[in-house]
Amino acid sequence: MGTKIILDCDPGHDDAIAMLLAHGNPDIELLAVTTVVGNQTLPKVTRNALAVAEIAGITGVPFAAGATRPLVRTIENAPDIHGDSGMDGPVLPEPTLELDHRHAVDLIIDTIMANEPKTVTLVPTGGLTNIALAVRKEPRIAERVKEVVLMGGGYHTGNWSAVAEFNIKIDPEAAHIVFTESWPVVMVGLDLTHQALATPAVVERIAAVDTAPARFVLELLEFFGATYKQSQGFDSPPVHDPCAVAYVIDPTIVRTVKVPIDIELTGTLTLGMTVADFRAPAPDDCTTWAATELDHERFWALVVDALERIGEVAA
Ligand SMILES: [Ca+2]
Repeated sequence: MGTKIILDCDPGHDDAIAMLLAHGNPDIELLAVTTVVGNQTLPKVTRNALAVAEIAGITGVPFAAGATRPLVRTIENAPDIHGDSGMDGPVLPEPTLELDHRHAVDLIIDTIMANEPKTVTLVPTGGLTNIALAVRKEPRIAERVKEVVLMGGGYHTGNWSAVAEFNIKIDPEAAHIVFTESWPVVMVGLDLTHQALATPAVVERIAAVDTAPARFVLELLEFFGATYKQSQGFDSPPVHDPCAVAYVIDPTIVRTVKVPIDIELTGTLTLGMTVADFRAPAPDDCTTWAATELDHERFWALVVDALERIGEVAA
C-alpha cells in the first residue's frame, strides 16, 4: 500500500480535486477525510465533501466533521472564490454516505494512534483548527505522525491580505500551534501553488478523460477560473490543494527548502503572515520546509492519471 494520509479539508473547489487525486492515486492510502470551517461554514463544506465522495466513488473511508469556528477569531469564509455553497458550479448529488459519529479531532487522533508510528501523514488543505485541537488534546500525535504537509501560507505574497494566505489568516493561532510543534511541517504555500495553473491545455487533457468525475472537475475549474479571474486577475486559476497531495505522492514534483517559519500573530498589517527566515542555512533543529518549485507537467499528469484510474463511477 502507499503512503497513509488523513485529508483535513474545507471543500472548496481545489479541495475536491485534492480528494480525487488522493483517491485515484495508487501510492496514497486515504485513511480518513475530515472537514473544518473555512471556504464556507462547516455544514456546507461537510456536505460538499460527502458529495465528492459520491462523485468519486469513495467508500470505506470514514468522513467526520470538525471545528465550526476558528480558535480565537470570528469566522471568515470565501464566497467570492467558492460561491455560496462553497463549491458552486457543478450540480452536486445528494450524499448517501453517512458521517462518522466522532468529531474530526477524535477521528484524527484515533487514526494516528491506531497506526504504526511515523506512518501517517496529515494533509490539511483548510484552516488548521482541527489539527491544532488534535495535537493539544493528544500531544503524543506530534511524535507519531510522519509529517504534516499542508496547503497554506507562502513566503512572498498573500491572497487574503497583502502578506497572509487564507488558510493561515482565518485561524492564525491554530497555525501557530501547528508550525511550532515538534513534527515536520511542509508548507505548500502560494509560491508553489500559483504555479499549479489550470491552463487551457490542462483543461483539454482533463476533458479528454471524458468521464463523469472528469466532467465534474471541468465544472469546478470553470467556476473557479471565473472567480479567480474576477477577484485576483488570473488568466488560469491556481489549483492549490492537490499540490500538497502531489508532494506526498512524489516529493520530486514539489521541490522544498528547509527554512524556519513562524506565524505572525500580532501585526496590524501582517496578521497570519508565514514569516520564513532565509537569512542563513536552516539550523539543525529546524522542522519546517517551504515548497518552492512545481513540476507543472508531472503535477497535472498525476491529476489526469488519477481521473483515468477512477474512471466511471457506478451510481
Ligand atoms: Ca482548501
